[in-house]
Amino acid sequence: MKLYSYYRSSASFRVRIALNLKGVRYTQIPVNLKLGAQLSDDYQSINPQRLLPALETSDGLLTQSFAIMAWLDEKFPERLLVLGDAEQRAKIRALAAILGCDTQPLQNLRVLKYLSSEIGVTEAQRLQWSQHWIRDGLSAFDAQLKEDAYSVGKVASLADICLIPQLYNARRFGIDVASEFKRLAEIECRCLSQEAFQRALPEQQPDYIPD
Ligand SMILES: N[C@@H](CCC(=O)N[C@@H](CS)C(=O)NCC(=O)O)C(=O)O
Repeated sequence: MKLYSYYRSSASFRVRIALNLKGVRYTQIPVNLKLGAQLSDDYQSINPQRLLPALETSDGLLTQSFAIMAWLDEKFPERLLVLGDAEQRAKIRALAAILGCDTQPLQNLRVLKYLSSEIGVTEAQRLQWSQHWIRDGLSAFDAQLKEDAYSVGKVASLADICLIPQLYNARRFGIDVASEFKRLAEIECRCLSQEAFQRALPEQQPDYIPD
């Protein structure tokens, strides 16, 4: 499989974790978001929405990280990302949606660019915006956790796959995760003790560029 990805893209990061957890081999085609490569005609012919990730599979080209991860669960059910009984699966999906639907999109590059170029907000206001919505999402996620080893249950799930990239993003935007979200940082440690999560980290990617 071929994954169109960018080391720092949290939606790509989710799919990398999912592929690694399932033991699926893939190669990466880097699309440099900082240079605007997602806006090129070439990439637009792959994903008309001009967003990462996209996954080239035997079933064709797939887009949207949640659709890709649902497809992976259907194709490779030995290691499910949404697992347990119906109640647990609903819980996993709800936590994943807090971050994937209600938090990350608000700090997406195109949203931040629009705030600056079209609305005229300053750099400081942009940071305030990002920090506000990240804290809001992570607090809601945190408030719904039980005393489980992972976000839901004893095994890493779709909820953790969304959490780890969001914590990476939180730090990029200057949030002190260890002190503000202690419980989330503990779950992160547990996830990052697994190779599947480690290999998906931005700094492990072929296109990684140190800040
Ligand atoms: N809902 C989409 C979100 C995808 C997304 O936001 N991708 C970002 C990177 S994490 C992107 O490509 N941004 C490019 C831009 O904003 O121009 C998914 O889950 O795949």
